[in-house]
Amino acid sequence: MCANVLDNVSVFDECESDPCQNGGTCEDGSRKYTCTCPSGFSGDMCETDINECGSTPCQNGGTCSDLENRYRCQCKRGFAGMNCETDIDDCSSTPCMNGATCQDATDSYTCQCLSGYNGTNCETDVDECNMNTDSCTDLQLCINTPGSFKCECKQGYRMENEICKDIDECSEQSSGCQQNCTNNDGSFNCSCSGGYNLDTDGISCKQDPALSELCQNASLGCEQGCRLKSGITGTIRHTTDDVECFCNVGFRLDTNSKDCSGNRSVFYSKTHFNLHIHRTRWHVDRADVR
Ligand SMILES: [Ca+2]
Ligand SMILES: [Ca+2]
Ligand SMILES: [Ca+2]
Ligand SMILES: [Ca+2]
Repeated sequence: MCANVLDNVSVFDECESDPCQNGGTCEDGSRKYTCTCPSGFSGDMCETDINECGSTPCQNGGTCSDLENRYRCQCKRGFAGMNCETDIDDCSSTPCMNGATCQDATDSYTCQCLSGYNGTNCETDVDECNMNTDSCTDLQLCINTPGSFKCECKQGYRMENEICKDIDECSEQSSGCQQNCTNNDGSFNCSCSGGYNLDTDGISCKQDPALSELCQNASLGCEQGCRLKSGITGTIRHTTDDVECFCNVGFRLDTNSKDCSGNRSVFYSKTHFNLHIHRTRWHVDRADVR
């Protein structure tokens, strides 16, 4: 009897009721069973899903989801990687412009602009002229440039030793004045000899008709022009003794008191080249007619 009972016990299969959960493998023993659990499960009957998030593997604020034998991290914006361990390089698309330095931050970046630029991406040129942050003097015009500005001398001035100085248009013979030139700061004035009036162009001189007649009667044979002698004004009731020959700007009256000589090469090299030639010819023609 006893032997039979013992036999019955020893042959009873404890695994028959399939006690191991979650795919655990059951091993029958004497009055017991042993579960061998698959990875990710524990407990006598493999009933416990091991929490792989228990070790808080997700970094930088990532959210951990426990799964079978593994976990998944949901990363915060700006981070990547299995454990959200990587701060994404937000500078990798080189968003900063015009030579700016990019500094990576969390899900963002900052640009350190070179002087002369601003804006989030340093995309905007600073208009120093408009903002009055330029260093141009009163004699200079401010010209805005990308990233900077430049100062150029105003009309009538020229840079000399980094200072804008008045151009002496008279001594440089660039004024275009037909007869007399007076330099002033930033410009010049043309004037005419006696018997001539300044024309509407402000540089050429028109002979008064009365003087024209007087000069013809005087028959001086002037190469370039005939005028009232200095100190004599007006054009009426003068005698032929009141007129003399004179030469245009750039020429000098010869000792014969009628011909003109001058350094034509210098004269013609000036900016009002065409104007001068034109006026000179005009006068020469007039002289020839006389
Ligand atoms: Ca798990
Ligand atoms: Ca970043
Ligand atoms: Ca600028
Ligand atoms: Ca001047």
